[in-house]
Amino acid sequence: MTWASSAHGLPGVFISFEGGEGVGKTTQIRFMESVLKKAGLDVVRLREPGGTTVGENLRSIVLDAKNDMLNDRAELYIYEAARAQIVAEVIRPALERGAVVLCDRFVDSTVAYQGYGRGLDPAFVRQANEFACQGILPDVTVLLTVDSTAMGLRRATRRLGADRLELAGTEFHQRVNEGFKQIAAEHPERIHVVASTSTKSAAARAVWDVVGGVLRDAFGVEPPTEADYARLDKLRRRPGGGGGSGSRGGRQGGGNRHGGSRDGQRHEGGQRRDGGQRREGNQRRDGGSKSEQQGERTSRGDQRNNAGARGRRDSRSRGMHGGAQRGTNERSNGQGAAGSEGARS
Ligand code: T5A
Repeated sequence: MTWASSAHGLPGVFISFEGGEGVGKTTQIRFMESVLKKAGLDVVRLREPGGTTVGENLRSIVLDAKNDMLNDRAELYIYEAARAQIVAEVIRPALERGAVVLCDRFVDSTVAYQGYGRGLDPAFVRQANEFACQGILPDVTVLLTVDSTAMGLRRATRRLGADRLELAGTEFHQRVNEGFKQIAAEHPERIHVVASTSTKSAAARAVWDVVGGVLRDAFGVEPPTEADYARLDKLRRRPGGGGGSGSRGGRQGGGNRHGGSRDGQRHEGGQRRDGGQRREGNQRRDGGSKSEQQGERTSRGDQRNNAGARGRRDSRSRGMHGGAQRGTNERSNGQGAAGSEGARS
């Protein structure tokens, strides 16, 4: 298996968003999620590291600024451990039932950060990725870029201060961004570079240019409307990120976006191992911040709409995969979408 041939052979669509710090991945993923949910699709929005109880616990360790002694090799294994868990527990089941998986970072981040950034052997990092991914790779990857590393770091840290990775220094992040460019050049069939420098809606239009084709072919989804784009530009972050009051000490500046927050536990608190009812008991009541909402699985409960979308999809070929047909996309018991309602914020 090579990273270039990433078809996972499952009925769902897997889209990852990549890039350096503060490039706007979360903004774009949330927008896309809302558009796809409006179209009646089963959407699973995730972040890496995170998205499972184990993954969120690992995230709190790896991003905690207090853990500045963490060895680079240990860091690699933490990211891969979180990935192995989210692939087995969430991504594969979601793709099997025909969902759209939107993931904030995936394997390319590990090559860029641990390979290019930390200087670990990229070939080994890729092998570790393969081991963790168990054959699951994104169908499409959107690589968001900003004009400069400094701009991204400013955007990333202005609300909540810096986490352990963001504190790694400008040169580290320049190597990471250079790494992303090289990775994109190696995989032009999968990775598409989108500038995220002007307005959010301008970036969103460019993102749709990249992913719209596969989503239309798969599900018959229409592009976002002008009103959708206009709403995106009006969105404002809550002051302080809205991530709750408890400082976990993970981030300089006292925020709790990454470090050991209860949020991570809460995302997946009711999961079962069978994947079917995993979202029960996982309900958020405070409608909070980006970090709280990432890692949650969302889907639209309207089974009729979903069935319609699936029906459209089943009859279409997958242009981005060399014309390969996907199988039918029926859920065996409908549990996934019903259960996922509990996770909505
Ligand atoms: N990591 C991760 C590794 O080292 N190895 C790995 O294998 C993996 C998976 C994860 C950290 O872990 C590292 C990489 C990271 O350092 P994280 O919180 O997920 O930590 O970090 P980021 O992914 O960088 O999240 P950020 O919040 O920092 O950035 P986003 O999500 O890219 O940006 P977003 O959408 O939150 O936007 C940031 C700000 O910019 C504004 C937004 O409103 C927001 O204020 N913005 C724009 N402003 C103007 N124009 C636009 N087009 C804008 N888009 C967004």
